[in-house]
Amino acid sequence: MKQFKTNMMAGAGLGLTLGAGLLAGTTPNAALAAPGKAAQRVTVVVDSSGYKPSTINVKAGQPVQLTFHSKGNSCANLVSIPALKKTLSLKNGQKKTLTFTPKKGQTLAFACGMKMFKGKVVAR
Ligand SMILES: [Cu+2]
Repeated sequence: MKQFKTNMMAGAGLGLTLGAGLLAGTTPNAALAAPGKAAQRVTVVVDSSGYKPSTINVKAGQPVQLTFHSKGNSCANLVSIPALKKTLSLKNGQKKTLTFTPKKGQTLAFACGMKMFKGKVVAR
């Protein structure tokens, strides 16, 4: 009887360990593969007239890959995004990408160093 009890407990312990292992193993993959969670890719052209488009609408809670593509030499090549604590410094012809996940209702403003050219990412 004592022997039987010990086996039962060992069995329960094994089951728990297996279950926890499965959960730990599948959670990261599920997050990556979940439908509707694909990155939203947006390219903003940066030139001497500013940022095009200057307003970017995205879905909240889904990753955004925001690429700034410089097509000229102007002060717009310095892109400051305070909400992300990032400042990009582009050269003519260069692309730089930021990846972030916006929250619902969040607006992420960006501007050149002197704040004469402006743009924003609006998450809904
Ligand atoms: Cu400027």
